Amino acid sequence: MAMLNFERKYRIRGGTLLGGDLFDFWVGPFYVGFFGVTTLFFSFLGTALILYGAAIGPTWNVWQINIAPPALEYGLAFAPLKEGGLWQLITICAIGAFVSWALREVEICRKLGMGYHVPIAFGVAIFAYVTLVVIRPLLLGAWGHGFPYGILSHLDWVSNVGYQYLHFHYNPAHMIAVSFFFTTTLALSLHGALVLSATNPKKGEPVKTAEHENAFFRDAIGYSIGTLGIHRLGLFLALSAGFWSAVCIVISGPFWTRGWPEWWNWWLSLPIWS
Ligand code: UQ2
Repeated sequence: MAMLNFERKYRIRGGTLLGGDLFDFWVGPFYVGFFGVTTLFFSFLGTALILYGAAIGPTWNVWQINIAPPALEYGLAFAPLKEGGLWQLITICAIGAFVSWALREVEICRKLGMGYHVPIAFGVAIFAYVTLVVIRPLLLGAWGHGFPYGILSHLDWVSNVGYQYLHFHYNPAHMIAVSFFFTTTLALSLHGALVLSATNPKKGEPVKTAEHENAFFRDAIGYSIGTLGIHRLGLFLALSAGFWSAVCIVISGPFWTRGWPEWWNWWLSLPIWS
């Protein structure tokens, strides 16, 4: 694997959280580190368990393969491998791999003297997943409330849990999450289009700069958030989408058990109407 000329400059020792110098090396372009080793360990073990689960299941149709959590009767106990225990081990491997990957990102940030924005952003995605398969099942008292691992089966789970609350779009935290997802696509489409319009001109035309980018939005809407600002906004919008997604599912069950449309009765119960 060829090394780009700038890579050598940044291949510096140190910044490790664990393992000292022992795993402080690269394989080809990839930094390894202690957490690179644990990422590989959990990924391979988790994948092997998924393949084993598929092998003892009724189908190899990729759409239909399903590895389900234990029945609700098992509560928060360990279940036998073939009755949800596999799902439990796979969940441990998934969290182990995701957290290892985040910590490997932290070590790389420390090496390069950069901010921790990337691992923090990934951490919010991990938090959303952990909310689904750990925090909410714990609050409800059974691992069986986690979602099943399978392409169609996890879609069925989302649909069923949604209908359990009659109409999930009336969940106020879900409304906020959806609004953040949409606003994220708006911001990224504006940003991607603006940068390409300035820096990818037709043949013979000069490349434009941030001044043109600012001028475009000041002409159009009287305001430009700036080249750094748009990235701050984008990170905020995207992390908020993930955060409110976690909130909207964790309050469903542990903190509100009826239909979500009914939640809005607080509006009709306001004393100002009487
Ligand atoms: C901008 C700017 C960029 C951008 C974009 C804007 C020069 C390259 C897209 C415009 C963004 C604004 C006005 C914020 C829109 C608000 C929401 C909530 C979508 O000004 O600086 O840098 O990419």
